[in-house]
Amino acid sequence: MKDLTPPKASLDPIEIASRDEISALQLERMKWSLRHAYENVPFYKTSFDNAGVHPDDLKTLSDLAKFPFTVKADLRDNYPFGMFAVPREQVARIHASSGTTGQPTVVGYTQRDLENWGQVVARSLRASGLKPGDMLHNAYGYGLFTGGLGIHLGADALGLTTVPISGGMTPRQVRLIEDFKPNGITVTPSYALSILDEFAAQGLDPRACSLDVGIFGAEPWTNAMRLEIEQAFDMHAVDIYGLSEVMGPGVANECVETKDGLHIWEDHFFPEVINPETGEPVAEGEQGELVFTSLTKEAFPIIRYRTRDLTRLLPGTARSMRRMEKITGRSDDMIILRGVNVFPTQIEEALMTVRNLAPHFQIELSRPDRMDKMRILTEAADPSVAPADRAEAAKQLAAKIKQTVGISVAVDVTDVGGVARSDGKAVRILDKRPKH
Ligand code: DLL
Repeated sequence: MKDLTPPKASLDPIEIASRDEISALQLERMKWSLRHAYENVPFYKTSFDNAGVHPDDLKTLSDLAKFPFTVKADLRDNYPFGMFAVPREQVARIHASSGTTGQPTVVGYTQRDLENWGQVVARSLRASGLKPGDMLHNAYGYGLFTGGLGIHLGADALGLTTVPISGGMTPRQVRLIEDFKPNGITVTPSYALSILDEFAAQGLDPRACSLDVGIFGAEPWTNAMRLEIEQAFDMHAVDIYGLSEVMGPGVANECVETKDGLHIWEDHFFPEVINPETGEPVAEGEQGELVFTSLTKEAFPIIRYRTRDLTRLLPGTARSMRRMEKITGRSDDMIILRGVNVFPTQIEEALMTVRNLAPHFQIELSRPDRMDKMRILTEAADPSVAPADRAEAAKQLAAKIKQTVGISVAVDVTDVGGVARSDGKAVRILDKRPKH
């Protein structure tokens, strides 16, 4: 793999500024953001007033803990534009979450917000090893989802040649990678695996393709998956994180030279980690729920937003800004099986250790005889895997999960293509338990 470390001179000065400089900038911006939210969004005025706090109470960064949290239900209650802090005419762009689990969440951006978004995504793409003039195959979905258009803004700001292919039509994805020879690809890790399968289906060697780096996010993925993808494509694989409510992709990104967690672009997004049960900040470096406060957003300021994503904060390495560890999962995706907490990422990790299995999987939950049961659906790595080897692989996976997670599961190894694919975020959990 090529050394893609960006030259120091190409970084934004704030990326490598001293902690004192970063904190001073954060405090100044946080004061502005709290006041902007309080004065322009009735929801924040009420919520601050009810909690007995005022923007003037913020004297230091740690005073932020006095302010109330914002949760997804607050955004839904103010559907569609109630959380906007500027007149609708000044909103240049709207995005929305898919809304499969209820009312969609709507977010807005002013022209300046779009510029800032482009800057943080450009920073993310540069940290991933791309440089002006490189070509980017952008396979995140275009539309209301922030992935496609968010990456596109950053690619423009960095000066890349963008191929806005979006998700889907997998044979064409491979064809254009072969013909256009992009340096980088932006895509969900699960869809990257479908593209990988398509290389094999077309009899092409993915290691011989032009890609130097893949920038994967929008869903949890493990370091075991990183190794699998890096080997399969002979390219770097780095992690990009973000969420619509806070901006979209580009809230945090791994640096290609260290791949040791994601640097949070703290000059725009202030992170905290809290105990999800008590809401109290955890001790430094401890795991908990990630909470974000926007520092510069005009159209849609967001104060202490509970992401439900579980991680820990770590000091900076390749940059001065703090890192978040790779996300373990969302608290919504945590399965409690007979008293044991399980995340899909733990199943992914176990799966990666077993030979003859493809990296595709789904977790099916059912409740026969009032007992919760978990079944892992996965696939044979290729059609030549003999039935006896499939059965052996299933046994090994069940044993590995028993050993590492501590639960007994059934494993089904289907034919190649037997596990449902998605061209965006993978659906990992099929919950067939009766709703009561
Ligand atoms: O998924 C934004 C995005 C697009 C990020 C493309 C990266 C690349 P939402 O659809 O609002 O926005 O979903 C946000 O996805 O709260 C996490 O649970 C999850 N997520 C996003 N990035 C990662 C990641 C986009 N790198 C939700 N690792 C977040 C784990 C991630 N989970």
